[in-house]
Amino acid sequence: MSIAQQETAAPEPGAGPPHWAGGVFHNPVIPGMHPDPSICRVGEDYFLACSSFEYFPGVPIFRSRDLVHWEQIGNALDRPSQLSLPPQMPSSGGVYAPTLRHHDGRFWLIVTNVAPDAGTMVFTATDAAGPWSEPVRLPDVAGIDPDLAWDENGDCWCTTAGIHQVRVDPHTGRTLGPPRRTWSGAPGAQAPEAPHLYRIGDLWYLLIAEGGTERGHAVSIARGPAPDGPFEPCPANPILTHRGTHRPIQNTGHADLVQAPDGSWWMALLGVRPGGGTPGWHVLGRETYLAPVTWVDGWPVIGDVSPVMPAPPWPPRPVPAPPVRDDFVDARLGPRWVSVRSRPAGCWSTAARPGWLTLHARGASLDEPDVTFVGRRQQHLSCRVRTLVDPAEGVGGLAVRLDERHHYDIEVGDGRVRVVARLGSVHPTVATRPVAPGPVQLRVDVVASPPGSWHPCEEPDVLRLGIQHPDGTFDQLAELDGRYLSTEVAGGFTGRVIGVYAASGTVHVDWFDYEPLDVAGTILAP
Ligand code: 6LW
Repeated sequence: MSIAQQETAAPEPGAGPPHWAGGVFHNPVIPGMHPDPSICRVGEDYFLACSSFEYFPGVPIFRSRDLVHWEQIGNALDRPSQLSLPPQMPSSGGVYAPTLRHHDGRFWLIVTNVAPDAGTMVFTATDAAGPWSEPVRLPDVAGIDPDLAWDENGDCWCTTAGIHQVRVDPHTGRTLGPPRRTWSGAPGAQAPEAPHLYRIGDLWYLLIAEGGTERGHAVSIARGPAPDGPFEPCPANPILTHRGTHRPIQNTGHADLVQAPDGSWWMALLGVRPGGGTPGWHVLGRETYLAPVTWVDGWPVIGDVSPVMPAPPWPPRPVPAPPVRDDFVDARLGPRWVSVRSRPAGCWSTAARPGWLTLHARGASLDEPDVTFVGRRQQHLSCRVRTLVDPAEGVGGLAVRLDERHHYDIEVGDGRVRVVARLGSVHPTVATRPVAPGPVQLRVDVVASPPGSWHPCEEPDVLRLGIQHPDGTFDQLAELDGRYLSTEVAGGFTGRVIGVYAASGTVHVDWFDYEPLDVAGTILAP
């Protein structure tokens, strides 16, 4: 039976009703592809970093004052000197699993770039919004999911997936001694990873994920007298998992702990929202969720991870709602805009035609790793995207992208508009029709299957692609099944990104609107 439909569906976060009202808040707290959350607190402010894979800029950074409302304040890796994602690096390579900490008056970010000639790197900043430093490379730290923790002597411990530990000098990147294997979760469990090491009271706690980032995902913990153990596993392990349940939030794991100023503890973790029939398809990637933590006998007990959660015991501190429209009037693109692998200066401009985003093709289409593409994460199960594209000097359009091999496009140029689908090795042109010269409004409506209408093969959502005429009528050219743009079909670690691209020549984009929809297809307030 469909796992998505067993509990009451919550209103979508950031869509319509306040995120936090009537004593409840809504999970996920950061919807869309924001996996592997790492969280820390400085005074009254919380900061959170996520993985970003093949997208540039990398490692989105968020700030919150209530743990529920998060504002993206930047991307830590926003310069080519910090982040190189070459074309030969496959999608779902790139930037994995950061750890974000505040120590000695600075923010510290350690991350792995799973790309040729890259590896584990440390960055620092005095302001989490940036600028972040150039990388300090740790060539002798192998493996993903690095964590940094400092002990009372000032020694810095780096713990990685596996689970392995080594002392490091984070200023130089040198390792101090050989790495050694430490407590690695349940014997035989798949993929012990995502370690985070904490000093809590007199003990050291080692939190890990195990079971793989798919439906078997889980969180376990052990404790010991010193940063390198010996570790005693929690008798209640795994302390969190939704494996084998009908819960609407699945794949729960890869977590990090934080303590609030009032002494309460909280967990940030990743989860997914599979939709449709069986086996369930999640289309937004892995998202960031929040759960309360209590302590019993010196072990953390994780509260329910549900779409609707009891609000924390402090007043909400909302953040400004992101605007529906980007008019491209600013010289810089806002932090939510990402490109595939790189965004070379010569490929885009908001100055060439003021008030427009101008994209120059690099001779590559969306099937190639180095396409000229500027997009944003799809963050709501149902949404509408509209954009005004002038293809006068080229061919380009609006695309919903999972990776090079899985995307749906509405492309305009040469006097025609086409809907093109890329489904693995199948690449049909689904619809085509002539259009008059000049700007064309391209539109895609993503409509999630309503909860409760269950069929084993039901799709998670449909995508309606077409053009919107100046009188407001929608000319739908195609309706496509959304499962083919899901992680369960495409594989990998990412989710959908929706954006504009240039396939050849130069394409101008006047504006780009992103609006959450409710299940009936009605636009919700942002
Ligand atoms: C990450 C690993 C994981 O490195 O997925 O869910 C990998 N956990 O810890 C990629 O995000």
